[in-house]
Amino acid sequence: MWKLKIAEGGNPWLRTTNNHVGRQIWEFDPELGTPEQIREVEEARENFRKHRFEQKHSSDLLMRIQFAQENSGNVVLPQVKVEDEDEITEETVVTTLRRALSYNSTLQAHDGHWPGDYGGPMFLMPGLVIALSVSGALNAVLSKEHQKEMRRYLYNHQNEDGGWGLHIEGQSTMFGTVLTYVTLRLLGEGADDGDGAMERGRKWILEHGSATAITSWGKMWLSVLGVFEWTGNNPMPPELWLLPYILPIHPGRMWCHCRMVYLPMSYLYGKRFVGPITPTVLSLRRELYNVPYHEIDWNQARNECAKEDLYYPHPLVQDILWASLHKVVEPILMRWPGKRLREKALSTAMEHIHYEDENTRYICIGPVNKVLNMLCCWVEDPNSEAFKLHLPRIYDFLWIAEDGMKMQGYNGSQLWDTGFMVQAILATNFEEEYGATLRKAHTFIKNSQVTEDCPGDLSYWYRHISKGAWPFSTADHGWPISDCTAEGLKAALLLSKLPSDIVGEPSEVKRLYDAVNVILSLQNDDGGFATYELTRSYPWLELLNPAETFGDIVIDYPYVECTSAAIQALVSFKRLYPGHRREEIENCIKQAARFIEKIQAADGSWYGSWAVCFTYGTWFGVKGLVAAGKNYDTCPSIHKACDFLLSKQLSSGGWGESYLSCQNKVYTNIEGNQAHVVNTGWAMLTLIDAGQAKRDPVPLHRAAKVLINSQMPNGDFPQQEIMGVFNRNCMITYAAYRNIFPIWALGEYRTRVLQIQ
Ligand code: LAN
Repeated sequence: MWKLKIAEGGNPWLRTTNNHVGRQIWEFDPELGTPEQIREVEEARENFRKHRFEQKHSSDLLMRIQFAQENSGNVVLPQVKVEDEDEITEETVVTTLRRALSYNSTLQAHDGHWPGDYGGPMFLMPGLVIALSVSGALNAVLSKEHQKEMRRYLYNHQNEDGGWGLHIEGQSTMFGTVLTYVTLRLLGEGADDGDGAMERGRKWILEHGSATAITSWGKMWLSVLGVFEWTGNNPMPPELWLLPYILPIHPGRMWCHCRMVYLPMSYLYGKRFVGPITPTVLSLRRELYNVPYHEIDWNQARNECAKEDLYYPHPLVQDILWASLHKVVEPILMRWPGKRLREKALSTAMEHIHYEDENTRYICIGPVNKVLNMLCCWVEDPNSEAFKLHLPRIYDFLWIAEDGMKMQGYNGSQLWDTGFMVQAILATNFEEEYGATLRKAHTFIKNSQVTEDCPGDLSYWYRHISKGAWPFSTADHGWPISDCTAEGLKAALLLSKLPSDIVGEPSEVKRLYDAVNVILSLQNDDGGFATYELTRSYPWLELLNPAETFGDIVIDYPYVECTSAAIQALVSFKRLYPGHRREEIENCIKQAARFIEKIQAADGSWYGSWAVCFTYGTWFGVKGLVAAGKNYDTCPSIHKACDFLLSKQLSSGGWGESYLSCQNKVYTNIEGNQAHVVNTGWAMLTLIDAGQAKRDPVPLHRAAKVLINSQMPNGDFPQQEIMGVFNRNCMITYAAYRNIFPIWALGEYRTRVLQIQ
């Protein structure tokens, strides 16, 4: 049976700054598991498979089965429901919360965080499998059991039309379908395996324009594998890194994710690296196209893209730019003396790759550059230490649930979830009852703060400061993020106010000061906050975004979420430490609040970029303004936001927002006007914060009813539609949200709605 292991190293090639706190790894042990548990797992798998077209999101059941056994002493109070005409009593809410909180504590790991699935995107595993295949490490790294579970996952997420999407809930795309098909082939499936599934996948590909119509990132992966020609790719010259920083297009000014993904891509492109041509590769060259491989018009293929994949179509400037680079510049750089420059650029790229690897303990900023960097290290030297150091960190990205094994969008969402969870638990006022849970969470938060800047001259490496920041996942990952620092700081401050015999010793004050320093350093001139760094270039650079499936990736834009979180953290800090950098903090808050008001939409909403979508953005918008001292009566923004949310309340009393809201930037209900516990939680929290209780509590009562009645017999909340998002178009799982936000909202409902009546 599979077992989730927490905070363990156990491999001489692993490096860590904090004894692996937060690390979550699945291992297979054939000896493990009672017959009952094994049967339970099989049932969960079968159940998922049967309902896979209606319920595309798995419910993280393998982890739950393991934790249920480890916490078999946990007593569940009897379930409560509220009938339509009934009033909600305090007792009903209290029972719901107790049931939720005790179940939720069984999901906490011994290091204090809440592990969970961070899957969703379907384009990540192919990168891993291709990189491992071409470097010959596939079978050494991925055991038979790993590969079996990966195939299960890929088959489980095939759409009814035979294709695969960009993410688990998305319609079929060429990117998703070709890469998944290729991955299944590399994982040992034959072209006719899977009871017709492979054939249907191939049919989808050939009927929608064949693999020449895959997006640019897909073209790059296929070229590495040897089933697409590099001449069919638009240029990704590593020489960009040699340009002067003053130019707005310098990679050092890009959003760090964009910069870090194109860095290794440009290395592989610059080298025109192709893996070994195996029989499977030769066969794929026949399977993926409508014409013989050597007859494909690669020049035309450069700009082809299936309509199903096209979220951000190339503007004309790109076509002109890529064509001139492709036809004029590349031929020069590929030959002496231009080749000298290419070699210099490649070695600069490699230097930056090693720096990133070293300073993330080989985790890397994300799953795409993780596997690309790993491959670059192998291409540079197949026997290198760097490649060996990469291998054990692969498992940090793999997660298994009843739908199979997936590659996650990050090495987890540990700190982020724990920060929210602490705030949710504290909102219930049950801190004494759940003191042990809070104490562990507190330890985790203290252990996960980044204590050092990256080494060397930060500007040479295009890095911002990190000392004092909180990451999204673990300290070993280490990249600082504005809102993660803010949420970490908020949680640390709240816990520091509680008796230390319940929640443990507070953070050292100087570490809180360091966090404040990071936050202040990340404010842009317009008052807004971007994600990891300051906004370093201009929005028009988006014209050069070559990734057809993603929007807004070229620079780090300011966001309502990040800006609001910064305000909230600074306001809480100022209350406890009014003397420290007072003027700067006050100014920062004022300007940030102004920024939030400025970016509000005319209908009163805010567009959230990192979860679905207007309910999320509006929660942050209002929370930021309220923290900055504004209220419903004096601030028209808050007033409008409430009207907006109330206009979206469903007849059931809940809210349910579809991922289509993000893509189309128009509020869209979930199919069938279903309520979603997470959206309902956000809307309630927003309205409560904006003083809805004293104006008209009825919408809040109706919403609370939805949450109470959604709770499952064991105290858990159901996993409904996928809620996270990035780059406008790709969805990502936040497995802990289904518990965090109902608990938080019902907690505030109890103390700020029921108790004031
Ligand atoms: C994340 C995860 C965390 C998220 C929040 C902190 C929640 C947000 O408020 C700010 C942005 C951030 C840090 C974020 C940015 C984009 C990420 C890194 C991700 C959604 C996780 C995965 C995604 C990354 C870009 C996926 C890799 C794909 C590429 C297109 C490079």
